[in-house]
Amino acid sequence: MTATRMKPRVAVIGGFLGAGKTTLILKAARVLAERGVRVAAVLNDQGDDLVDTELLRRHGIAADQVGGGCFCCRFPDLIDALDRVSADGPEVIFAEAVGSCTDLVATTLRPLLRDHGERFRIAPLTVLVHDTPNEPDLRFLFDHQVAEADVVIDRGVDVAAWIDGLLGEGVAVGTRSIAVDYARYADAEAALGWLNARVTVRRRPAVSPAMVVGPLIEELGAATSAAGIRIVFGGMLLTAAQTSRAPNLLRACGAIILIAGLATPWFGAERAREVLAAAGAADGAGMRIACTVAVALGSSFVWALSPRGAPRPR
Ligand SMILES: Nc1nc2c(ncn2[C@@H]2O[C@H](COP(=O)(O)OP(=O)(O)O)[C@@H](O)[C@H]2O)c(=O)[nH]1
Ligand SMILES: [Mg+2]
Repeated sequence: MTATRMKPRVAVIGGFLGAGKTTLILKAARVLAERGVRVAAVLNDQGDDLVDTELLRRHGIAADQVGGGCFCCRFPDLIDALDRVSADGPEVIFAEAVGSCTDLVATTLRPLLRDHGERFRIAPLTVLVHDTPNEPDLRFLFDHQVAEADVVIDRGVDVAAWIDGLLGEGVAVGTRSIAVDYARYADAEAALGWLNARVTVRRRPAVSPAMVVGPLIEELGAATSAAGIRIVFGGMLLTAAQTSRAPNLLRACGAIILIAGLATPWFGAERAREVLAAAGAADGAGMRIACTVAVALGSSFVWALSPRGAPRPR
């Protein structure tokens, strides 16, 4: 005997970007899970990278997506996505339309009812509203979305009651068609287009990732080890100062070296190399002075740290 699979109910949800559609689907999925009802979702965006799809998947919901355009202009992609999520045997599939989309009744609900009724049961079109926009383009979209909705809700809706309405047979589906001025609609959609942006950084001439990352890591390593050596050496001088022949000299040098070590991550080993290179240029005079200072300082440290002579017997 083969189990007869129920036709999944497809519930399209419209409403502005940020109205709370994805959050509502998550809440509804929790309510339906408590009733033992399997839920899937199809998300929609003008771009190709849908964070919402990933979010729903992380909550254990079978989710797929239609990218690169709204349901209305990518209807075949919507059908493909509905077919893919149907493989898991959901009883309810939420289809979240992109926030700038309207005319969903004519372009999505009616074709679903007319051509795909043997596979899907179509629920009333819900539009979720939150803030009412004032800007003319946004207001145009908002008003059209609300005008064609079978059910209009806000964030404060009783989710369980809303679901009962969707799954019952009491609400007519896709009857509120609207006349849309498509030139005006295109302008309004374009006004929301700035929200989809992806940034690619190109380097000319082209370099491999290793050529970019490698020197950064080397520089980091050099800075870290240079800092470590300075901090340790500075600390040793400060510790030894007390019992040395020249406590004040060692304290001063130790403090300077310690501070230089702590500052190394900001001023870096590269800066030290530049200073040495500059000193080494100019016919080597700078390098000779630097070496003389280093030898003088080194000799002072050796003298200051060497044991004092044994006390003379009285
Ligand atoms: N406080 C509160 N925040 C909500 C509610 N619904 C959505 N949000 C928040 O509004 C933002 C947009 O929600 P989202 O579901 O992604 O909106 P969508 O673009 O319509 O899918 C998110 O930061 C949500 O956390 C709600 O009922 N109450
Ligand atoms: Mg969303």
